[in-house]
Amino acid sequence: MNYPAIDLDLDTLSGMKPLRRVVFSLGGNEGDVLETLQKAVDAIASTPDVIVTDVSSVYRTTPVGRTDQADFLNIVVLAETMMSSGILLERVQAIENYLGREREERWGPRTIDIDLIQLGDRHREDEHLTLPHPRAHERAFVLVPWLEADPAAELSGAGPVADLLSEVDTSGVERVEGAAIHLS
Ligand code: PH2
Ligand code: MG
Ligand code: MG
Repeated sequence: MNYPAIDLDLDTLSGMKPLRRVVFSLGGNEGDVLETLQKAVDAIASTPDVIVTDVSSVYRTTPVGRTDQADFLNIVVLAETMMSSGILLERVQAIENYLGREREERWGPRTIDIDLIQLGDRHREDEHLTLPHPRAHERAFVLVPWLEADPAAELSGAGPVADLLSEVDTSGVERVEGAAIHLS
């Protein structure tokens, strides 16, 4: 008999469900990306027990990892939730699937990618999920929109986002004038 993996952190075991801040990074470079980002934010915001508080501007960003692909549009979304990391991950993957995400090659082109950057001070590392996101500290396409949405942002275990940003090359990250994601 196979039992589904359960996310057993201390809070879950104690029955306590703290309200935590969750940071999402969204991006894509195939199709009508602005429209897909809007649908993704709508879906995140319509999740029971997820309250979206802030959405960054839209940024056009040069591709990281594999450079022979189109520029991305990236945003950061901030929310409050009492969900566990496992349930949140399931929800994120369901939204990606609903928006037509195919499981494509690593770092290749995609219609939508929704990454969990951090969930309060939750630390987790297994085959499903690593929190905080292991590469967030070096990715200008995450840090620039995050700092815009929350000037006091801190990456758990790594320090203030403003400090991290002074160590990375931000030249490939440019705010798109006249493009905005709306919170309904
Ligand atoms: N996502 C990746 C790989 N490279 N580059 C940019 N600019 N933006 C992304 O969102 C991105 C990327 C893997 O998820
Ligand atoms: Mg990603
Ligand atoms: Mg992803």
